[in-house]
Amino acid sequence: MNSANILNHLETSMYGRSVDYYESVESTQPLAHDAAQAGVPDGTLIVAEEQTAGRGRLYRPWSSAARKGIWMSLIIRPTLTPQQAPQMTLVTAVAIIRAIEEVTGIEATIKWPNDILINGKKMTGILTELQADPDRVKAIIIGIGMNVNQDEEDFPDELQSIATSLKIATGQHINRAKLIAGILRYLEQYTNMYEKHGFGPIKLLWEGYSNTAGKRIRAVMLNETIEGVALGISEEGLLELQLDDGSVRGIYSADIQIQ
Ligand code: BTX
Repeated sequence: MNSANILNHLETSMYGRSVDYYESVESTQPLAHDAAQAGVPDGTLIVAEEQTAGRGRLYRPWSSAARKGIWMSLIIRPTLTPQQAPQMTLVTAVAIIRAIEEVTGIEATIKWPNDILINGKKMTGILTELQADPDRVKAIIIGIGMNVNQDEEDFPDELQSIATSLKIATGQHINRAKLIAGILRYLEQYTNMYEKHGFGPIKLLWEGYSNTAGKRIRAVMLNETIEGVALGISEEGLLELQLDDGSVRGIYSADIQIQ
C-alpha cells in the first residue's frame, strides 16, 4: 500500500486528498495533532504501515502489526460545536460498517461507543480527539485501527480470544487501499449529513447496526459500574440505560459488557 494506491481508489472531494504515508511510526495520532495545529487542509490523512506504540482510549495499547491492518488518523474541520464533536465517533462507526459491507459483503455490528465487532470479536477501534476553542471546533482527529489481513497467530496471545480481522472472517486477503477509500467516502458523506441535518439521520443508521439495543448490559465507568437495559442513543450520542428502578441514565463514556 502507498499514497498512490489510496488516491487511485479515492472518490471524495476533500477527505484523503492529502495523504502523509509512513512505513513505521509510534502512533499516527500525535502526528495528526501536530499536523492539525500546523494548519493542514480539511481531510488530511496520516497513515502508517506499522505503529510501535498505537493507543486506544485511556492510553491503552493498540496492537498494530506491520502491513496487516489500517492504522490511520484523519484530520477534519467540520462546522460543529465542541458539544457535537463526540458524536463523530458514532458517525465514523456507521461509515466504517458501510465500507466493510461494500468491500467484503460482511455485516459487522457496533458496540457503543467505539468498537466494531464481527462474530462478537473486536475488529476495529475508533479514537476521536478534539482541538477546540470553547465555542468552536478547530479540528477533530479521528483515529481508526482496523484489523484487516491478520491471521489468528498475528495477534498477541492476550488478544487472540477477543480480536478478529476481516481475513479471519472472510478467508480472503482484503485490499486495504480500497477499504480506506470506501471509509473516507462514507465518512465525508455522513459528516456532511451531520453538519446539515443534525444527528437524527445518523442516529437511525447507527441504531440499525448496534448490537446493544434491548439487551441487558453492564457499563463500567471510571468511578462506578451500573447495570440496566440499553434503550438506544440520545440525540447527543449518549447511551441510554434503563436501570432496575425504572429510571433512565444517559452515559457519556464507558466500557460495555453485554450480559
Ligand atoms: P479502546 O480503548 O476501546 O480499546 C483498547 C483495547 O482493545 C485494548 O486494551 C485491548 O484489550 C484491545 N486491543 C488492542 N489492540 C487490538 C486490536 N488490534 N484488535 C482488537 N482489540 C485490540 C480503541 O480503544 C481505539 C483504537 C484506535 C487505534 C487507532 S490506530 C490509528 C490511531 N493511532 C493510534 O495510536 N490510535 C488510533
